[in-house]
Amino acid sequence: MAVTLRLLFYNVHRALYYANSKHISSNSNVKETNKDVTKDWKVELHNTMKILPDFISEKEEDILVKEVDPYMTQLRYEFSHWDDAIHGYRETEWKKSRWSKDSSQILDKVHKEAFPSEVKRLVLVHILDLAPEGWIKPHVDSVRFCGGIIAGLSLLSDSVMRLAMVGHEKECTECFLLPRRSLYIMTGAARYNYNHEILKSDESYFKEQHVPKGRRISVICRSEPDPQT
Ligand SMILES: O=C(O)CCC(=O)C(=O)O
Repeated sequence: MAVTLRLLFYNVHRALYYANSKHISSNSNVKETNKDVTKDWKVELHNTMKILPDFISEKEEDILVKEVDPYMTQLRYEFSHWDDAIHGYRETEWKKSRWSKDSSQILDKVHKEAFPSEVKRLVLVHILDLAPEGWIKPHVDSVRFCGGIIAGLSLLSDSVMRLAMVGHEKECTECFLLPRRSLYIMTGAARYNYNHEILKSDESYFKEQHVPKGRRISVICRSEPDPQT
């Protein structure tokens, strides 16, 4: 029962998350016609979307997976998200106190790397388990629920994340390889001005190489929303 209620709450939360994402996409001032918006877009994108390969070791990956797997495998993968934004997923959010000492140390490493000390992090860490056949459609995380830093560890599988500038999706788009055990840190332009998506396995290409995506667990830390939003 507790689990059911919690999931209900979480789904409402996610619904809002994506609803507001759409709101950003259609109303954000990034959609302005100013030509300067696309000037040097690639440099700016690469400056604000950082990928750190092998950020954690195989042993650390194993610690995290062994910790979250018993909980995640109790949940069913969802295939019909209300907003069609995400397919084949199960997810939860854990407070720091819920993690073991070993996992907490790994999360501390992420925090230290991605969040300057003055930036407040959301207390809950998001765990997203994407089925081998799952994928995430383009969206911008809602500014109502997330601040300027999104840091995600990729576990169990490589994948490809595509970023496309809102309003300039065709001309300003770039694929990023997210290798297993890497950390991505999305800030600034990448976080606010670009949709991000995780490609489905058969469309998952990086530099013309197919990157088959298996089951992928991401552990995502976010900063608190800006109080002015
Ligand atoms: O799995 C990831 O790394 C990205 C997740 C995501 O896009 C989201 O939860 O909004």
